[in-house]
Amino acid sequence: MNNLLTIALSKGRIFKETLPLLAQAGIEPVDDPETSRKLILDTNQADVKLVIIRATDVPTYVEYGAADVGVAGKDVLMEHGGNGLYEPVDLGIAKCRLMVAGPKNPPNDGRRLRIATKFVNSTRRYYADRREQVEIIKLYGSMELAPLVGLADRIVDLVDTGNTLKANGLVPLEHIADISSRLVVNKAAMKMKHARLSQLIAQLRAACENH
Ligand code: PRT
Ligand code: MG
Repeated sequence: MNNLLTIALSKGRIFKETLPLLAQAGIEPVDDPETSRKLILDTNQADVKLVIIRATDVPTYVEYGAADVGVAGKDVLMEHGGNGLYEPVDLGIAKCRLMVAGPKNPPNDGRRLRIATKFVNSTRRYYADRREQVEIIKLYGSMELAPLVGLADRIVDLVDTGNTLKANGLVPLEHIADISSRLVVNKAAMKMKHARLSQLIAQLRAACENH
């Protein structure tokens, strides 16, 4: 049986905020992904590897078993959907809110609102629950620009400090969901590597309680 444990992480804030939690579980990477070009990082434990991928790819790697576990934002998990993953620990890191935002004084001409977002599924669900008919425009980044150039009336995006909205003359209008990062686990791995994964889950739970 393969006893290797593969952990999927994205660079940037998730990596930075997961590192101290992994350290408390006794796992420390040998290379720094911000400076190394390696996509598979060794750790101080011979049987634990980290794979460094795009944040939105983490659920896919874990669902297909290319990684046994991963760390992903709830925003990413909500978009990914499906029930191919266990989500045993709310790590309480990389916190933010998924919000509707727009110009302070939007013209109200009764037209169907256009919403620009990369969170198409979450946005569709949010407005469907409210029985509001909107037109959703899929973007891959810089959502804040869309209302400024007349592409959309509003955006749905992640907000932390609110500085990005403010810098672009936008204000938060509606709160959709509180977001934090979650540990996700492949379902087959949870059975096949049960002892190792139960230990990791318990260690990470303990680590975020001390956080
Ligand atoms: O950057 P890349 O395209 O590679 O992928 P990504 O944007 O998905 O990755 P990354 O590392 O930027 O975000 C990873 C996860 O961090 C997200 O999935 C969220 O769960 C979480 N997170 C927490 C955030 C933020 N806070 C956040 N503030 N992700 C993005 N932002 C962005 C937001 O989109 C907006 O552009 O920061 C800006 C707003 O920040 P404030 O502080 O100005 O409000
Ligand atoms: Mg980003």
